[in-house]
Amino acid sequence: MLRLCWPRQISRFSLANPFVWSSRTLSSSNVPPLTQTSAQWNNLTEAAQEYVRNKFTLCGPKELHICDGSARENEMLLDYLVKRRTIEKLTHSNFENCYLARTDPHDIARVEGKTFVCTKNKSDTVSPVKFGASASLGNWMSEESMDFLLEHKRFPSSMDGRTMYAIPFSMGPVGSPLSKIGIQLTDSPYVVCSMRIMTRMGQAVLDHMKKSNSDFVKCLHSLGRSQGMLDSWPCDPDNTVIAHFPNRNEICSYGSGYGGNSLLGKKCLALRIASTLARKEGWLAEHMLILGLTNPQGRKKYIAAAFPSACGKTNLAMMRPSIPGWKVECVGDDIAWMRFDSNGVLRAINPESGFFGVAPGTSMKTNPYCLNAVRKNTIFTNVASTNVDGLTGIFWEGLEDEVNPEDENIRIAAWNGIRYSPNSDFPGPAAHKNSRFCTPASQLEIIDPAWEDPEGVPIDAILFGGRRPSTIPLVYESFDWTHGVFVGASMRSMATAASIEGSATTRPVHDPFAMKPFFGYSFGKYLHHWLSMRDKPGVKLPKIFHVNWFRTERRRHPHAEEMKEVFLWPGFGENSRVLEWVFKRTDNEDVARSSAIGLMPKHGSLNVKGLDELTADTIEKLFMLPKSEWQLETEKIREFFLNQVGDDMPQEIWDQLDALEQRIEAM
Ligand code: OXD
Ligand code: MN
Repeated sequence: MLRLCWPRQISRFSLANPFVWSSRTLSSSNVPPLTQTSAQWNNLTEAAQEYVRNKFTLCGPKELHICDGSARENEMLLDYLVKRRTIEKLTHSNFENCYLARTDPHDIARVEGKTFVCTKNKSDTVSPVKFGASASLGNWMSEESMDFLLEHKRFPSSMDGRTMYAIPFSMGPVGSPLSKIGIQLTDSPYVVCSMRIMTRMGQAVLDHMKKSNSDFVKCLHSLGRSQGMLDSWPCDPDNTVIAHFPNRNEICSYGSGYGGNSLLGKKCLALRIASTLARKEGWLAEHMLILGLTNPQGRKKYIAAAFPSACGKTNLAMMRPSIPGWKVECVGDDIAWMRFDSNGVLRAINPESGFFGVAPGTSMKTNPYCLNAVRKNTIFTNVASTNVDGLTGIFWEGLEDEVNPEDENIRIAAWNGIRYSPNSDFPGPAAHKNSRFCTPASQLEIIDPAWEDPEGVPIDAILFGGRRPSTIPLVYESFDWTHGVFVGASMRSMATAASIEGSATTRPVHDPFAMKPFFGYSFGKYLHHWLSMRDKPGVKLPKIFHVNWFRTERRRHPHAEEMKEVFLWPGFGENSRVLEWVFKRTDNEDVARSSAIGLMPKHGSLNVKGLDELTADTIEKLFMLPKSEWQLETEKIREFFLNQVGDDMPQEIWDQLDALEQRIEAM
């Protein structure tokens, strides 16, 4: 039954009492015009004050607000965003304190082509690309050229008439030795509210910075001089640029409000900048989920897994296992920071504090825990909205069992505001393929008890994976660490809508370590760094696996003439069967047999009890290694390595490729 649920009354947002100075009259001793008392200004360390003052002068906002992260501040900002129609409150009784944002139709995903890493020498950022090939593992621009572009063309007056918000935030628990501090300046209140979910932000971070005089990553973000289509979503898509300066721990993002481009703690800091810090400091910053897996006897292991964007990391991290007695708990769904401790154990933290997940496909069947978590305190972006008796709810493809789009009492507005029904002229999808939920991690019923442990959780296994309709078996284990690094380096996957560029590609793309869009330095050096982990004294190296839930075959639809691609493996909760095999292998159980590509489950060792529809024939197909497909695979890998890595490639990785080719020839 639907029940009315009105928003609580909250105070009107007011940007009261700006001081009299304008940004043009600021001098180094001045405090910028504040929305608060100057006590808040004095809360910043001197280095932070200097950074804020410089960027305030550059961007020319009307005033400054230093975020304390309080509930009251958040309510004021949400209220302001509702008035500006950037977001709409969900009034359906299923939701509590939830909002829907609709972006400009040109600002819907990460923009890999406009994302740069800026260093002195190009070779620090990208490996030498073969003559005639274009670099696919990152874009470089010199620091000088980018500085000129940003300081003269993009940021001057970019915040004209807006408030600049200063967000002090911590990636990782505040004060943990593994955490990193950032200060993000932004003119987007949507970004402030989202950063409050995705990071630990506000007063506690300011206090910590003051106490320890800690250094911080400088993060500047502006929506830019709006050229967009909507007043409610200013942006400058043609001039968007996202720049990283690893040598001075600085990020500048201009022109986009979409999360992957604007929540600078996430991809920009926690992956691109952090990967360069990790290399210097001897650890790993990776595009990986982290989950805890407990067996029926109560023994627990932790697994980290790297899949490209929108390939099911969130679903795996929050899985409800179908096999009796097994339990999965979630530490993180997107990013892992890992380092070997003094006992040689690889320990991982999730630097984030929220989930910014892809909404379509999430349902009670595929990810019930997540669906429950997003009912409160969540900002949805670009999903469709429903209207039932004047109450607003949400819809996306995959939710048909929860919300019936055929029901005439439900009016659906697609992500772009167009009226949608399955039989209307607008073909959909109703929700944008890259639409998102942004929800606090603490709300997840199965959040791991150790998810905020400053020491991190011990990692027993690392999985690589991607969307591969053919060639790649359900699961295999690498022979050793070096082979595992090669497996990560060779990853390919069907592209997804998580980036503007991805939505146009229909063939598998090389996405090594699922880091293609997120490397902060050259891939060749990254491989050397991964290999060097092996040489640390006394380390207990986790086992490395590759998984593929997405193998398909063409089958005739039972009630129709046409042929359809169907998945061979049921996926979701059934993936626990693969995790069970991985668990056994981390105990060195004798359940593996050698193959040309690695160790595969011994016949009968994958638990398929109760999976009655899975015939012996299908199981065989899930593990088939067609020789011609693998010959093509190794050709593609070689071409990619030659084109994109060249002389930067560690010899051991070439040796791995040679050995794989020989094993395949002998098959
Ligand atoms: C993400 C991505 O948002 O990988 O996590 O694009
Ligand atoms: Mn991701």
